[in-house]
Amino acid sequence: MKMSRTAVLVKPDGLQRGLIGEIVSRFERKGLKLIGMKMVSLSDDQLSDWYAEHKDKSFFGDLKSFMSSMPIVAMVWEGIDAVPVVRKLIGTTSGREAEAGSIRGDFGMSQQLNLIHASAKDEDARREIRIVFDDDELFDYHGAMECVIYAEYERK
Ligand code: FUP
Repeated sequence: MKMSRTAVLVKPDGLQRGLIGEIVSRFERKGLKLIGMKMVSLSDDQLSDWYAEHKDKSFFGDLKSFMSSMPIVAMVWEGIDAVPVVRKLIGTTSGREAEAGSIRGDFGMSQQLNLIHASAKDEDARREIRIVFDDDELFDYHGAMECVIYAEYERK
């Protein structure tokens, strides 16, 4: 089975709420592998690319100014089916509706201040990773625990 990558942003509210460690810990204990991580301020151009699918929505301007109001923490996580696995861990968009046990469901009450972003599809992940990370900021290393996280046939 193929390893895939997903892009995660801990948004300004997640940073302010002190949730970086909690979020990283949830992904680590799930068995995902961290292959890139940095703190950045996203520019208006980067955010316009990132949220291109929402450019005609009423909340587009608001969303961009919220996302550029403070630094964010960007990460790339790897695993089999990393995109859908991480979407499940973060929960549905609004914190009020998100499933208990998910990150948004456990920590959030808002639709816009929903703490975290994760890629919705593999093609989004590839595009989003390119917006924030250079190739030499992503690390390809042996995950020592992979033999106890995946069965042998899954790792082939
Ligand atoms: P998600 O994929 O769950 O992050 O959510 P969407 O792609 O639907 O929306 C992207 C971001 O736009 C959300 F994280 C929050 C923001 N948003 C609003 O601010 N208002 C809305 O009405 C809907 C989404």
